[in-house]
Amino acid sequence: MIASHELRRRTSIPNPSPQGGGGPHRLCSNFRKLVPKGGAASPSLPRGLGVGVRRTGLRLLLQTFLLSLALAAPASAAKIDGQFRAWLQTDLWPQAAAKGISRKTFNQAFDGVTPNLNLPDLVMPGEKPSTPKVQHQAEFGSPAPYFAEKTLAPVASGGRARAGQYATALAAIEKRTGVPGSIVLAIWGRETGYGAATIRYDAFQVLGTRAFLSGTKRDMYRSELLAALEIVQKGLEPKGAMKSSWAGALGQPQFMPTSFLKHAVDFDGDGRADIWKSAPDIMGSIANYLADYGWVKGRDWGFEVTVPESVSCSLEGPDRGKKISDWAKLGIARVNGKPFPANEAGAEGFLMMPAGRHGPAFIVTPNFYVLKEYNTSDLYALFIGLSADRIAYGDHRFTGAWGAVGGLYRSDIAAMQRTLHKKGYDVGGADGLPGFKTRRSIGEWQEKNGMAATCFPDEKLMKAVR
Ligand SMILES: [Ca+2]
Repeated sequence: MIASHELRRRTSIPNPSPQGGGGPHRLCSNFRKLVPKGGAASPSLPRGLGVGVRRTGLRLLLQTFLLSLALAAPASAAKIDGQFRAWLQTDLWPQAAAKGISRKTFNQAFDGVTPNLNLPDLVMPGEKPSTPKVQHQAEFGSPAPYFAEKTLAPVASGGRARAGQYATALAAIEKRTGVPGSIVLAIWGRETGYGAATIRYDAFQVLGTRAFLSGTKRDMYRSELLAALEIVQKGLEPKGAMKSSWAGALGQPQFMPTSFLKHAVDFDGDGRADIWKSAPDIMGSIANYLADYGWVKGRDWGFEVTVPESVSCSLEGPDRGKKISDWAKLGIARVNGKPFPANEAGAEGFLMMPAGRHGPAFIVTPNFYVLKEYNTSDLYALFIGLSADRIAYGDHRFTGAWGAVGGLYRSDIAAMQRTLHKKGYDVGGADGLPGFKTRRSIGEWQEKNGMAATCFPDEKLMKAVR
């Protein structure tokens, strides 16, 4: 998908990235988000480590909370409807017209559309943007459920079936973009279950609501909304295709509208980039997206490794790369006992430990960070890498076990981040998510204070950091 960041993937949505990294490009939604348990799509919490690891109980709580708000204020909902209509005509329409959108296209797009006040992260007129309390206090969970076999298995088996079915197209796509078919398939499967997911929201309602009522991302959603109008104005979508995820992502690869305009390609040669119905176009567009973000042809995404105690977990991060052969000299080895491939050994790699010392460790390549342009979460990129390996080489799981991490409140982690920041550590922003900058700063603080570095927050640590 190219779209979201929490939603991010393919829209450059400035996301409070756990990485503190550059803009992902889309708001992405994934298959689980699109089709949550019970079959009804629902808003999900922000992504990051632990995002995507949603708890049913928490979601229920959130939904109940939102529902109670909606029920409590029917009158104000009607008032907001009126304000929305006025905003469409006096604010959005002039800009759309200047971009060549016709009155007819504009009116049809918003015919009968009212704001969806159940979307997360909205700020009502007259209110100040703030982090919702529910979200603010949300726990981040253990990464383990993110890699549940029931989630991984259909992506891998569906991918293997399509690797045969679309072998010719995938070979041509790899030749043109350098992106292996297994990676393309893993993303397609993860995003929409190879098209099986029901995409039920109206893109103009989602994007219109967010452009009108989002707190800090109004401008981004406004650009996406104008891009969605442009798609319709130019007749680039099949009739009735402007359905989206709750984040506004379109089609089987879940591209945000701006990403569709920039990165979607026609691969079956009929003259249209059809990310809704054409498998070659869907696969070609995913590959083209990654190629546009710098996929390095011929390199892997990464390798699960063992990291000896003598190597500090604080060496993690895309800005602390070393030649992979130099990592190997420090004692880092692949878990399968094989040496790193010759073409990788001489190239740059990065230590990646998403749960610090409490989970599997990886040496990743620059392509890992290209995957994060699709969705900024480390766990998402790992899910894609593992799924691609399963599609190509058969089912397996990570060797390292995820420890009992998680269960902490994001607000508590954010407080610890602020304390570390005051002490001069770079935590990449106090967002309550333990991204690599926070992880390695924890490790450095632990080492400075005579402790063994774990590079991950836990309750004892959060009390100790003062
Ligand atoms: Ca086509």
